[in-house]
Amino acid sequence: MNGASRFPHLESDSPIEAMTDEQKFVFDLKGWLLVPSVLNAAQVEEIREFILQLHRDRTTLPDVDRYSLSGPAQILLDHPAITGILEEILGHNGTPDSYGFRCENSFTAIRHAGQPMEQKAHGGGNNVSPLFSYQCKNGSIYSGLTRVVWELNPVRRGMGGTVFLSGSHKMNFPRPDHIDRFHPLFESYECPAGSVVFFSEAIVHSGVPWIDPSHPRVAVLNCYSRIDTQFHRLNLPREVIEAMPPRRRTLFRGVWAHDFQHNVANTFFSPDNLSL
Ligand SMILES: O=C(O)CCC(=O)C(=O)O
Repeated sequence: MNGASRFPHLESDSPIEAMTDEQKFVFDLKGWLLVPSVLNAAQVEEIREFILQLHRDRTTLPDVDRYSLSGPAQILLDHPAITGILEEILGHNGTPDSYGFRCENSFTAIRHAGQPMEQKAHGGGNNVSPLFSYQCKNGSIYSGLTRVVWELNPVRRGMGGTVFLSGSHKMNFPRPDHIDRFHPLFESYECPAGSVVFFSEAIVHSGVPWIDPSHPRVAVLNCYSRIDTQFHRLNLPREVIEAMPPRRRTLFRGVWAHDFQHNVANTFFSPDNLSL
């Protein structure tokens, strides 16, 4: 698939990994899932340096590489360790030439020890927008808006990874105000650099201050949705998408499922089929 990649040395040739029964159990139970040690050292190093350069001065990078879902970081978008899971929780629509889900937003978190990080826990519950709503029916997960966090430096427990109120993607009662991000009900993770965390945007979650003095947090947080729903406006120049390999471009196609006038399903990217 990667013949047209501009970063062939970073693309992963491993087969797509299907979501395991254990991963389904954990994601359904908690609303988030850690898959440790996905990237190799060379991938971590080049992508981390790119993200730091983006942060320092994006104008030093080629025009099509000034986004956290472009340049070498684009290999994260459809890494084979995540596409099987996203297909399971957002898709069931993939074809050999297109993914069964879309990417609609990306941001980075670069945090140093001691840097303030004010945020309140947010999200949570199935009474929010249906776009965020988590469901599991007849053995299938319908995750709604889903965030995929790539940690490009090691994360030590309690030192600044994203925190989650596990299970709150299915909560039914209002969360008391004092149950906020430092409450013992919140959980987090520890992981080596190159690990990935999936979470339903329906879960109560928050960023927290980074307190590990040995290195900053360097993370890329990409957001995915179904092919027929959109929450974020993408605001990505078409040239950035067109600089990607063909199947990767389908992550940025227009938001619809079927065109009955022309009798085609939404399985392709084209200049007049891209999301806004
Ligand atoms: O910054 C983080 O660790 C959490 C990100 C977050 O809050 C979000 O995706 O809404």
